[in-house]
Amino acid sequence: MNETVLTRRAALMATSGLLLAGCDKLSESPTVQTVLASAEELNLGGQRLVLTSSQPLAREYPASEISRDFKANGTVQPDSDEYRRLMLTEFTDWRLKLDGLVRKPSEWSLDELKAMPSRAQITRHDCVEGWSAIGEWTGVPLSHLLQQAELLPNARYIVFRCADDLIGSHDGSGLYYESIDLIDAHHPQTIMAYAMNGKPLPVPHGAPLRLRVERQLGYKMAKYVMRIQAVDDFSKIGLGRGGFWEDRGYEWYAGI
Ligand SMILES: Nc1nc2c(c(=O)[nH]1)N[C@H]1C(S)=C(S)[C@@H](COP(=O)(O)O)O[C@H]1N2
Ligand SMILES: [Mo]
Repeated sequence: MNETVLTRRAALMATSGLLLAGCDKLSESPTVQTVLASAEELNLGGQRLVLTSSQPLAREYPASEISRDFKANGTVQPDSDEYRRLMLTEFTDWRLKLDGLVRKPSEWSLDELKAMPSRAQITRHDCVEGWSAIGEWTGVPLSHLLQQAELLPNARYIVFRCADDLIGSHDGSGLYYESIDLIDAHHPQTIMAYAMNGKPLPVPHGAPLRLRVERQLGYKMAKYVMRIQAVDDFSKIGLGRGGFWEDRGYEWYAGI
């Protein structure tokens, strides 16, 4: 756990008037609805989510530092007929769903996502297994999608549902998923990436779309994202801890 990051988050929450009483373990109770103002202000369906310019960016690197060999980890190709079908048709009939606590549940094709405002960033990916690699990611800022769908005031977390089942369960209980809070969801480097190193996102790295949330560890970066859900609580999703690996003991806030 990175203490600096948690201290900064605690400060953000305290200055925004959020009571931290009874919440001594921040990583387990990351409830954040409002962030202190300074730069940009969004009105998300009555909820004033004010974004701060003091949110630090993860370090970005020059193109010369891009790793020649970026390991693919975890699932390298989801093992389902549905995914194979999407792959064979080059994801032309794949749709990203965004639903849950939003005013306008939405669906977008890959081409529609590519036509939206985009951001490219060269960052270092750190896996808990002890390896790192630098890659360039291009995608649509998650904040843009959330703005389109209009978050409802009670939304607190953004959940990513993936196509791959890591334990080969037949009931979907092993499907990879992740969740982040609204601070990370609106961070400028939080993007839904459809390209890596200038090429369409390869299947081993999460085609057609993966999350990049650059201030956290590799396992937060959900690959093969099929659906994004805005929720007020994730205790009834999976085993209740906010992600596939979190359900198996990893920290929910995986700050680097
Ligand atoms: N859907 C899905 N997302 C995932 C994983 C996975 O197995 N399935 N592995 C995670 C882990 S532990 C890491 S380090 C990164 C690996 O991303 P890469 O394959 O692009 O290196 O993806 C993360 N996201
Ligand atoms: Mo990882």
